[in-house]
Amino acid sequence: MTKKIFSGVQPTGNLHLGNYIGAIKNFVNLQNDPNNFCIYCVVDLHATTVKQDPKELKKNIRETAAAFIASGLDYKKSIIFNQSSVPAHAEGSWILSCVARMGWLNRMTQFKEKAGKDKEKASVGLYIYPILMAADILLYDATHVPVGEDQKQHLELSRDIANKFNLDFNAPNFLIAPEPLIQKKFARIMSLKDGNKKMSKSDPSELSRVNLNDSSDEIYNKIKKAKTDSEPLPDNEKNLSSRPEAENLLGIYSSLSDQSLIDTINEFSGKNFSEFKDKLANLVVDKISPISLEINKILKDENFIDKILIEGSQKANKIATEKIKNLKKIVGF
Ligand code: AQP
Repeated sequence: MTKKIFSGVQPTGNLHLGNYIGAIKNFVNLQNDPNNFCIYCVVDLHATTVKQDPKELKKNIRETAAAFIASGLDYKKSIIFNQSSVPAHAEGSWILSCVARMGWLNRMTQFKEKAGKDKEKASVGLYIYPILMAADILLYDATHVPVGEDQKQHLELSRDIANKFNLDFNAPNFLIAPEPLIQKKFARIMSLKDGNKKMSKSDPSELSRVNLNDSSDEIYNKIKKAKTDSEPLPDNEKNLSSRPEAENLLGIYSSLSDQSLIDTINEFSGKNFSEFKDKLANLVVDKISPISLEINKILKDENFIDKILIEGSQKANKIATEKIKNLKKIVGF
């Protein structure tokens, strides 16, 4: 059976190693399976849930698309487009916001984390963001959504919204409840400065993350300065959960070298962090530098990126417009 895959990435700044390991690497593997039909979206409407500089946003949309392509997404195999160019996303989001319940949204932990202490000042968009995400997915009848672990709760909300819509409007199976595709291992890459905090584009410290467009020197420097603890590298997995920084660095090494955590532990047990960091920095440079070079090459040709996004939007519009037409009919419009 063909799987319909949908996922998105916000154009909120440089993509980082967490986005790559937690999402994009997986997008590429899914695309390369002939049983899958994949749609990958630069979710620019989501980006505006926090204040954006319009010029920066435009630049970031192109950069995110360039990072997709440089990482191995192929616009001939997958639909690659930006969300704001398909009006059905915003329209669908309104209809679904009348289906979703306040109580459901109040449970979303990402809103609590992102809004912080001053919830009153957060945008309404940030609060209803998961409903827009549901519209993104449900408009394409996506069966599977590859995301990092941080998005699992939003995916569950999409399922709840789909099921409630079908029930409320007596439209069995009209909206398809999507399955999350979350990698079992290394689904959450942590900050290089704090093993308890997610690696994130919005972290004010550049040293907290490796960006996909960092130079080799920047990568070496960031890995060298990554926080560790005073213990030697472990010889088993047992106590790793109480050593978040060591666990994170060993996880990054394992993911990028496509080996299990225990194999990495065995490779480095008894060695000191500086030797391990050298190897890790080399590996990250090996994997990320070709992507970085390619991003910079692609970015020199804005017309090429714009053309890919326009073509992708045309294809996405065709699917989403048909779905929204039927959705509106069901609602009674
Ligand atoms: N640290 C991470 N580890 C694993 N996966 C991650 N993802 C993000 N950070 C990590 C996954 O990347 C995809 C795209 O995420 P996004 O950019 O749309 O939104 P985000 O999760 O909010 O990412 P950031 O970096 O934290 O952005 P800001 O700082 O702008 O909010 C998603 O599948 C996500 O799970």
